[in-house]
Amino acid sequence: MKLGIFDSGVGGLTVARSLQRSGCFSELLYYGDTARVPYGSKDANTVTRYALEAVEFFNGANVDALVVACNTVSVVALEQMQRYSNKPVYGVLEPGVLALQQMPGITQDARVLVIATRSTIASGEYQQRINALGFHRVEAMATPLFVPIVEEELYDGPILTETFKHYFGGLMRPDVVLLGCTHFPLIDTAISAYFGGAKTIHSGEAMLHWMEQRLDLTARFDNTPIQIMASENVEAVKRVAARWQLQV
Ligand code: DGN
Repeated sequence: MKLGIFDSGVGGLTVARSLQRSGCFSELLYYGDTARVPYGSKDANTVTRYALEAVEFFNGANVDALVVACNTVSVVALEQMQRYSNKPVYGVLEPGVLALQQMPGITQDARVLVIATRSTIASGEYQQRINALGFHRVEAMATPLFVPIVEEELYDGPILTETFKHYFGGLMRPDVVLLGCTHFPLIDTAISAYFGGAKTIHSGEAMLHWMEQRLDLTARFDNTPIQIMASENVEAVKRVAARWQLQV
């Protein structure tokens, strides 16, 4: 299966990395809208317009399905994308929620913290879906500062620690942190350690798990080449991909 992956910028490379490492896909085509990132602070109409332009791009591409790595797009524009796409389109929201539901040792009494961009949190989508499963201790918080921190590769150290204190200082320790933004898997170890070993949910792993339960992913590939495209400065995206240990 050849898979397209769409994101607002570089963050979706975390999802691409999980899918590439799985060996389940013959090829990946990544498109990041680097010219217009970030999407997380834009309104729904703008994000939907950009997302439909990406659909147009992937409609002309030789891929069998499209993964929307960006949480903001998955929340705001998934249905519209599915309507206009000529192939199946999968968003990261449902996989993330399923991963929570199926997480070993986690019951509906677990404290769940969802962190994401402002627009993802403001939509209330994650919170509603998680509540609908019977979880009743759900906290949601916009943590947009983590995006530039990850892009600056500050995966540990004083800036990250201060930002943790800024956002998480008054919180009860969660059992699970749902990383509702593409960038956050790069700091998942630090987040888990800050909360004394809380479990984390990573969109890339969740997407793979979700696809394994719905699609025939029995074929195995020794290598999964990834073609990287971007609306601006594709070389910079390729450098990030190499630093984040994708095989480029
Ligand atoms: N890719 C975005 C997300 O997962 O919500 C984060 C980056 C952004 O556009 N702000």
